[in-house]
Amino acid sequence: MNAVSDIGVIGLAVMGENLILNMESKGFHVTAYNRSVDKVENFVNGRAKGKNIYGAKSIEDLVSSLKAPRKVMLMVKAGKPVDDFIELLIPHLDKGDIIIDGGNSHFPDTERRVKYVESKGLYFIGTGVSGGEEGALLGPSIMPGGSKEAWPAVKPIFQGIAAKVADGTPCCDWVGTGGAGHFVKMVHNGIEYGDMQLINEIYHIMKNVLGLSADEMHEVFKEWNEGELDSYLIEITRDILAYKEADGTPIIDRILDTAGQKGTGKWTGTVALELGVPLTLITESVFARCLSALKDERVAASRVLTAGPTPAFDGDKKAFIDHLRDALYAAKVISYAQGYQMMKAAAKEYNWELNYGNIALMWRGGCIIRSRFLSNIKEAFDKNPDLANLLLDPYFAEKIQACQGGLRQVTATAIQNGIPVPCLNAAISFYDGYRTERLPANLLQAQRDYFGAHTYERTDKPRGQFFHTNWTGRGGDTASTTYDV
Ligand code: NBP
Repeated sequence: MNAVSDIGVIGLAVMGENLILNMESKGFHVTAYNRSVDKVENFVNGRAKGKNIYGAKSIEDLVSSLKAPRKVMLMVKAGKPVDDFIELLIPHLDKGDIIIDGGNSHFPDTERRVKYVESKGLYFIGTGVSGGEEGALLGPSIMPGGSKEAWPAVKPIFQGIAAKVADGTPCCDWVGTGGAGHFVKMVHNGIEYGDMQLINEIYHIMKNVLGLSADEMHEVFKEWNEGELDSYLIEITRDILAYKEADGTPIIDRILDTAGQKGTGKWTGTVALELGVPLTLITESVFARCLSALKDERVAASRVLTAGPTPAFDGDKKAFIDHLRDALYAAKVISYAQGYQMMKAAAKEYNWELNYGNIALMWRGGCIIRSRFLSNIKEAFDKNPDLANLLLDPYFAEKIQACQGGLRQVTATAIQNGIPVPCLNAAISFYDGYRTERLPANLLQAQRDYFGAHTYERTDKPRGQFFHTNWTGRGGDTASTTYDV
């Protein structure tokens, strides 16, 4: 086989097939391969027929069809399949060749793989790819990280196939070394969980407190999508609410209320706890899915725990819908502020030089969280790359101050009406916690010192000096080791 292809892609499921077709449509020659080789045959004789796509019959065949430096992209199930393919590829590749993992791998795996593949004289790129089936075909958001030396060879292909914003800038740029690309993709997915749960809470209030019909809610989301909330997730919510079954009734009312998940939201919450970052909103959104999955238990509990308010509303619906809009906007800003706070903490921990403005740009198009307001986030970090928190940027500080009243009003109304709003609640609690000069952690420190001699710092002494009180008169003066978690 002559070396004719610019890149090889392994994995002919929904993402792999569509990425290959996207690459080919941008002028690249692609070799396709899959563990079950019959899928290669089906693909080259089906969707790939007549295109510059070569179907490889084996790993050797795949490798020999590639131009140097060879680039092989894995679009397979995350986990062991990625390690297995790396082992299969290594003996056939030469110094300077590049293995790319475009699946949803967990970033510590990517950190490990970068080191391992580099130790073999090769390069490894771990990249987030977002946008689902349609994004893969028409232009996804791509977040690559790993061996920086490999980026110039991969850049034309990735930036060629990525989504573009209005001025033509691709939603793809180098993220950083090691597992930085997959880390940023993980945070993207966590933010996606949070955005979705917030929309769900707003929908729940509209339906159960305001008593709006699916058609009425469709109209509200349609209007919101023309303003500051303009985003892919608001757009699909608008369309879902309008979708009718054959009998003319809204399909949404017949969909079972138990949510699935594939684990990237859980990773985001777990990593936040490990890094000590208050990523409350995204973590609550993961728990909300877990609670929804307890369907049978909830049905049983609904017959026992009958005490609680019956939702009712006798105020100005139109004014309250404006509060809902403000609440959604404010909570979304807070969620992104938390997500960026987590990326900053990770950059410090893992020595990554993350460009926060560019990350917002990468998410501006092609991916599930694409939205108008990501442009404002890009502007905020472009103006001040060292911004401690998005909420402190002058634009967002003004916005959040204008919208926090709505968030407060909506959260309080939901609680009074017995509607669960874990993410709206997390948002307003974080906002209030973050802007509070003196939190009640003084009492917490006293409690810790009381039972465990964990010591405390004093308001009237310099930071870094620790004190212990013999609270009961029975303890000694010995203090426990001071440490931070
Ligand atoms: P899947 O995640 O369903 O993976 C299917 C591919 O993995 C097939 O090529 C399959 O080969 C291969 N595979 C499996 Br399954 N087990 C294997 C094993 N033990 N050894 C070798 N190969 C194995 O496909 P996808 O939905 O296209 O996703 C591909 C990657 O992209 C995943 O990591 C996914 O998380 C990520 N992703 C998906 C989306 C999405 O919207 N679907 C979006 C963004 C990222 P076979 O044909 O021989 O079984």
